[in-house]
This record gives sequence, C-alpha cells and structure tokens, in this order.
Amino acid sequence: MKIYIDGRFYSERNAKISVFDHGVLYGDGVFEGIRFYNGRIFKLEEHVNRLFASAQAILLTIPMSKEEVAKATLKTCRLNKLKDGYIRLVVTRGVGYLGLSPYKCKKASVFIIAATIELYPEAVYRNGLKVVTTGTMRTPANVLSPAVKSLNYLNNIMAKVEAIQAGAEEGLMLNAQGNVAECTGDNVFIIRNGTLITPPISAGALDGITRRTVMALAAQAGLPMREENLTRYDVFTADECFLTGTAAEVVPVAQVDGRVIGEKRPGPVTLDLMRRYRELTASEGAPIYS
Ligand code: PXG
Repeated sequence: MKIYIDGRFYSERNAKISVFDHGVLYGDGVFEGIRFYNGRIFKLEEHVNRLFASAQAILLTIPMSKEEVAKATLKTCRLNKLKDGYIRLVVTRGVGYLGLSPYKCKKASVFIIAATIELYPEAVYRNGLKVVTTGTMRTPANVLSPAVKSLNYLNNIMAKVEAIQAGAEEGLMLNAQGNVAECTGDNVFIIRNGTLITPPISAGALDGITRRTVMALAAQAGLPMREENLTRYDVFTADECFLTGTAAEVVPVAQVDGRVIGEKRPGPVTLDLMRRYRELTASEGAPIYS
C-alpha cells in the first residue's frame, strides 16, 4: 500500500505522523471519507469542497489548492492500482508544541489512504439495520459545529459504543432539544405517507454528501421531499426509515429501540432509492485512470 503524506508516497510501515502533530495531541484537524467505484471517485469535488469548508471553519490553512488535493487523491488510488474502495483524506494542524495554540504549528499535514472497505454484511441491505437511541447526544453547534467534519469523533464513538453494547448496529443521536440529529456516521431519513423527510442540517447533522445525493435522486424520481425536525416518535411510526453515508450508502433500518419500522423488510421507496444510488455510483465520478 502506498500512502500519500505531504507530497510524497510512503509504504504502510513508513507512513508516520509526528507525536507532536496537533491532530494526534488534540484531534485538531479535518477529514473526509470518500468512495470510488469502478475506477471513478464518486463526488470527489463535493468532498474536497467540504474538506476546505471544514478547514476554513477551524482556521486551518490547507497548504494545497483544491485541484492539488483532488489530483493527489486520484494519484493515490492510481498508484495503489485500485478500482473500488474507500479513501481517507485527512488534514491535521501539523507539528507544534505541547499547548493548545494552533499558531505554533507551522504547517498543516495532508495525508491520503486509499484502501478497501468492509461494508455492513449484505444481509443488512436485505433485512435492515437495528438502531437504538443513544444517551450521548450530538455535539451542539455552540460547542462545535456538527457541520465541521473534524477529527473530534469521540462523542460519535461513544454513541457507537452504546449502540454496540445494546446489540444494535447503529446509534440514533438526538440534539439538545431532543429531536433527531443523525446517526453516528450516517444521516437519517424516514418515509411517511409517500413523503421523504429528513432533519434539517440545523438539527445537528453533518451536511452529508450521500444525503444530498439521495435528495437529488428523490427529486428525479418525483418523490415529495422535505426537511423537517423529527422526534423519536416520528421515526418509530414511520412507514420506512433508512440511513445514508459514504461508507454505508443507502441502508434500510428495520428496528429502532425495539420498534419494528413499517413492514420490517426494506420498503419500496427505500429499495428504489438504493437502486438509484447504486446506478449512479456505478456510472459517475472522476476517472482515476485516463
Ligand atoms: N454524519 C456523520 C456524523 C458522519 O460522520 C455522515 C453523516 C454521512 O456523510 P456523507 O458525506 O459520507 O454522506 C458522516 C460520514 C464510518 C465512517 O467508518 C463514516 C463517516 C465518516 C467516517 C467514518 O462509518 N461518515
């Protein structure tokens, strides 16, 4: 495996970051998880744009242009001779001293890993996920904007731990008002009376690229869609529920806190959007080999 770090490629065992990097010391940095399918990176430009927006929000200067980041990402896939997989694109604050101030860090570091990914088992896409509500709530915007895809994932990780300990695959995270924000690494959608509903980003969700893609696919399919605050009751009583994320794609939810959702099996709207999403990922994206 060849890993990109700051303009050079390293073998897996030589790909190293300093213990003085503030990404390690404080989780000070931003990242993206990106998929590539059939030799094309899906939504590369959108991911690079979100990376730069996250960096802008935390006063982090990425020492490359967007075009350079996109090119380095494509090259990392190409050098690893991969056609399908998962990319982790990370920008850390860089090497500094002990002490919080990021102003002591001279230059941000950029690293890119292109690998394969373990999805949920195929059965989950046929039978649906088990989800539980977590006591750990989503970081409120007045603590750290949930729109920033930062290296601070501890609250999501703690929520994921709660979900796993409860025997579920995913955790449903609420905001400070008690409304649904999102899951630990995915956005949430429900279908009620033929309408697709998802919480607004202001409810405390990441502006998911898969979320946006699914909303566009719903519009193409002529499916009524709106953003609206959702309670747990709304999710429990939905006709269908699914999650979206780069890693998970579109994944049906079968059960939330022991309540069976709809007919338990993935519903027709979910199945249709899953199919449309797969068709799109198979045909669109920035070519790695050209
Ligand atoms: N919400 C959160 C909190 C996320 O981290 C999403 C939603 C979905 O966004 P995209 O743009 O991917 O549709 C994410 C991103 C994992 C993993 O291992 C998942 C994400 C990030 C890093 C790791 O499951 N999801």
